[in-house]
Amino acid sequence: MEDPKLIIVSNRLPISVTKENGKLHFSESTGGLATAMQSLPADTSRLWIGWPGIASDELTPGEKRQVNNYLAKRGYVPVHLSTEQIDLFYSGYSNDTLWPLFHYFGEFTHYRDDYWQSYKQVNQLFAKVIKKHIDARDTVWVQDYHLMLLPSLIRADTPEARIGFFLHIPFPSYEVFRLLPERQAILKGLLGADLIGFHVYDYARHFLSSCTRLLNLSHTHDKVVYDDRSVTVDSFPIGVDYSKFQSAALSDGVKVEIDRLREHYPDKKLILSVDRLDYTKGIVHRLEAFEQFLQTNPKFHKQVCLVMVAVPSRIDVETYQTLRETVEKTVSRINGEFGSIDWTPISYQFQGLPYDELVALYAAADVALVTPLRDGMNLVAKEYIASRATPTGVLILSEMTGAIDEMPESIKVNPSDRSAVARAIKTALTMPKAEQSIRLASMQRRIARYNVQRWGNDFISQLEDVTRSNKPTTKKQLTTSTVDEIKQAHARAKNRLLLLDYDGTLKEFTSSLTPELARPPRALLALIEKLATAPGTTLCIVSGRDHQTLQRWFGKLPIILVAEHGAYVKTNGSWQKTATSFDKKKRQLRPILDQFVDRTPGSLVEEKDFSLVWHYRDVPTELAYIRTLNLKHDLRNLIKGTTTGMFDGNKIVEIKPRSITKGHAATTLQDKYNPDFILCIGDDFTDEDMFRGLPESAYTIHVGHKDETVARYTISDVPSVRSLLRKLTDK
Ligand code: GDG
Repeated sequence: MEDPKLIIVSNRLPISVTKENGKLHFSESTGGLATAMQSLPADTSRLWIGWPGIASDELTPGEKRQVNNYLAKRGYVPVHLSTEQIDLFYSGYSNDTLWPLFHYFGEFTHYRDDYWQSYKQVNQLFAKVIKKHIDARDTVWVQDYHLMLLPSLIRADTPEARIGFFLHIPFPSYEVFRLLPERQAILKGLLGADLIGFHVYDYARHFLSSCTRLLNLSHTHDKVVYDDRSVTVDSFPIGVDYSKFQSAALSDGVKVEIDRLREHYPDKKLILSVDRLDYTKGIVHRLEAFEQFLQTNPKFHKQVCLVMVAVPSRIDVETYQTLRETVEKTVSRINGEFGSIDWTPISYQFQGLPYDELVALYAAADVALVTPLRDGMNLVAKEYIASRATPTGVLILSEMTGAIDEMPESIKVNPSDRSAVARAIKTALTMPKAEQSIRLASMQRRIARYNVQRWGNDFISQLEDVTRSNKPTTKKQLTTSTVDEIKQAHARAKNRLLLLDYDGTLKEFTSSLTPELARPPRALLALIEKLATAPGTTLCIVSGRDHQTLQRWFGKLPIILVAEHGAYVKTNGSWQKTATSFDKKKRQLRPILDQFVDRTPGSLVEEKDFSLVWHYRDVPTELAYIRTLNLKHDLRNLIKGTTTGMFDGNKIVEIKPRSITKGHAATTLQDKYNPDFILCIGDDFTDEDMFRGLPESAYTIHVGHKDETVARYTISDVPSVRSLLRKLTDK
């Protein structure tokens, strides 16, 4: 058997294939991710799957083979994309829908069905390629917003795989995310992972809140349960290869470059601005802030120069073409307005620089002006700090970047506030050297420690931890052999008692505002009847619902009905009240519950003869949490020392006499019928009372995978319960 391996999946491979004059060229990039991968423990073999950067329709079959072979030798597996897919999946859904929306640029976000279709298709294509290479014991780490459907697609093919996902851009607040037409599919796609990583906890929080609001999932601060699996969500702020930047800054090649820069800009303070040309980076706002600085600080004229590097990016997307024109016009306007024969305030270049020249700029610049309007992390800020070989240099950093949390010693600015940025430029240029050195040293210590190597290692080791601790949720899971055992015991028995809860057991939960939607479908009624009419069978539905509803739904069937957790029982065709009146207490408590309903849209009060129930299934989680706490606090004082109890259930709080429980109802039935086979199934805390009251020989089954249940077994969901019951009716 092969050793387990680590499979990295990203839209782009760290290698680019280009074709010039009919000849293929291969260039390897050593971006952050590639560095992080190199530093992972060497004992696991790796495979990297992604697009090699050239459209498949530009390659002849022979060239495609050549590309595949070249990549295979280096541990890379290509996913070949056509020109159309690059257009619709990459430039389209990824960069014309997700990128702007996730960065809060609603006005640049385009929703198109052909984009989405292509996004799905390409994610499926990636899944197909992965399937060819994956083994059940492998770890897969999927990168970024281009591949958000992939975790679930991999999970469907290889359920045992260990799957991690990292998002390199912000995850927006629910208010913004919910604008996306395909929002649910995207969340479900991500939830196929065991661990989902974000740069900062705010993004994780937004993701969790979207899961709650859009998929109705409950979560703790770092976990959400989906499809019976626990998915961990956490923050891992990506770092840079600190020592590489430090040593480059001291290298001879870079020193030559620094001297060249000094010669070119004699006696000038250099302010540096480096980004991909992207509207999220706030380049126009930055230029306007610099303009304002020049307007308000004439004594700095001819003393400073803003060196602006804008790296071409996504040039096929229209928004980027327009942005380029705006930036270039703004640069010309400012240079025209303030410049002179011997001074150009802004030195602008629309072109990427070789690594050494970039580090030389970082090392030579007196100030780095990093002011994105929104940025997942921002590595330029960290690289500037890592490249300072002298104890000087000031960083001005936007508070809209993920990096700000780790760099509080920078001059923090709101990038939209041009006056504040202009003032920050002046503060930076006049900051005493001693202060610069203190601020810089403190940031350097932090950036050096949590570098890109640590980031990669942390993510992978946490992925291992969470998958290890995820396993026990299936400890009691009903196996095929137990199902056979139950079937045989059921067939042998002469006197059977079946105790079945209804909501969440025989029928899925529906919105509490429209309880009629929970009415039993015809097929379910037929199944219950078939089970109940088998000779020697007593079937009982034990529910918390009121007796009128149970009568309406099941009144015609030859079964026993227990309503309101045992307050009412129907045997031999007539209903009996088993408890004394609860009316007085209800009259006292109902107005309090009504007040809470008025202030909490989505909630409702259900009044039964022997209980009051506050339902909050349709209330946003955060609000439900606060309201439930307050409600319980108010009620507690009123029921203290009485026979009334208050119980938490599945998105409900129930107030009822303590003596009425499903457990009591179940034991009464057991005493009465003295069965030789008991099957009891339920999903709720009230069903735990039944499980507890029954003898050890009873087959007690909890719906959902919860280890703390006192039931002997667990079963995944409602359809599985129905399938188990159907098996009992098979001859
Ligand atoms: C995304 C997220 C997140 C830039 N100009 C040149 C050049 N660069 C390199 C920098 C830096 C990288 O490009 C830019 O990284 P950023 O983090 O600043 O921004 P994005 O490209 O938008 O990256 C971002 C990142 O993913 C990682 O998770 O931080 O928030 O948007 O490494 O050095 N490199 C060279 N010449 C240049 O002219 N050689």
